[in-house]
Amino acid sequence: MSLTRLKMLYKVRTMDIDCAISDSPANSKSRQVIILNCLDGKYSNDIARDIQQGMTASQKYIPCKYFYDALGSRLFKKICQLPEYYPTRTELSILKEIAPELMGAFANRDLVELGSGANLKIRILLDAAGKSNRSSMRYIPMDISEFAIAEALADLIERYPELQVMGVVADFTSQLDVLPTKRPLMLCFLGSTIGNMSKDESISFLRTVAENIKSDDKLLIGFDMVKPRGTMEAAYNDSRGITSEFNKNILNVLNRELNADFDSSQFDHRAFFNEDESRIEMHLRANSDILVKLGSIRMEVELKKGETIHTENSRKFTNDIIEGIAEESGLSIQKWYSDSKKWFSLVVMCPAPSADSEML
Ligand code: AVJ
Repeated sequence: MSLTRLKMLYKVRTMDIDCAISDSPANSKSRQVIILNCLDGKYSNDIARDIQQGMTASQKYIPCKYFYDALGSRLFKKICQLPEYYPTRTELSILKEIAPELMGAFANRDLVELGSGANLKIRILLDAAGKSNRSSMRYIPMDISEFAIAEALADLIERYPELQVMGVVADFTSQLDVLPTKRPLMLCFLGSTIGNMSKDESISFLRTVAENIKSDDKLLIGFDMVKPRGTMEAAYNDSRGITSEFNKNILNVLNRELNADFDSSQFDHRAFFNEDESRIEMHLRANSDILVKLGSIRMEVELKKGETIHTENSRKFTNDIIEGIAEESGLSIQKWYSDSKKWFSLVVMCPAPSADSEML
């Protein structure tokens, strides 16, 4: 379904943030869905700069956030259902167990999801909340893709007519300050998306989370754990080749967004566990010498046969790494949940009490 059609069917309106703030009292009475657009065209400037940087680095790279156009998002949903891709299934099973505890007393709170994925996970939480909590709470997905938000919300308001929702189109790595602050929040950062960030990036991101949430707010965050190499590598080298298609699709995104002329058949999918860095790396490896033109940024890129473009890191965590990250970010760990094989962890964090307040 197209975005326009979705919007017509479900009365989704997109507006910029100033307009929405002055409008909001009236909106809460109607069933109209509001999506705040906070991106401001800054995002499209970023792609030019990001690719310029990535293609001139000695190890070429493309930031993995550019995977998720409409096709990329659809391919990722397919990946989540692959037999080899254990993270989604494992996280879901933990979430089912703990949802009643997390959501039992969620009246008058806001449930924020950073990166709107398939609704499967959020539906587990909303089901566990029950109708009476749902009718006073609000669900707020935050994502750079307006389409992903519209699609997710259209489905949810149909399933839960009593639920209030508000979409926020924004880059959650830099725009957490646009979140509402009036009611207690639980931020969900699921799927081990944090694994895409470097150690420093994740700490500075979690620091801004700690700074932007109040003492009674919570962060629910998913971590994919270190496990036998074969299991991890199979998850990124599935037998149906969906992950390969997903990886190569990032080139189509550049072709479209930057008027480039990548031919994805000249690249091979590579994914392996880098033990020193404790991460799965995905690359696109040139299978011949290649010259690519990126029209919009007036750039030519040369790749030698065998050279790679690094497209993703997916870090795998240990308890010690997670504890270290929390401590360095000013967050304290409230609860820790895992599956029986310890393949995945869901951790509840809250702002660590500052030195001042401890002395009171
Ligand atoms: C969405 C970042 C969690 O790293 O496992 C899946 C993305 N890449 N297969 C991951 C992904 C290749 C996924 N995350």
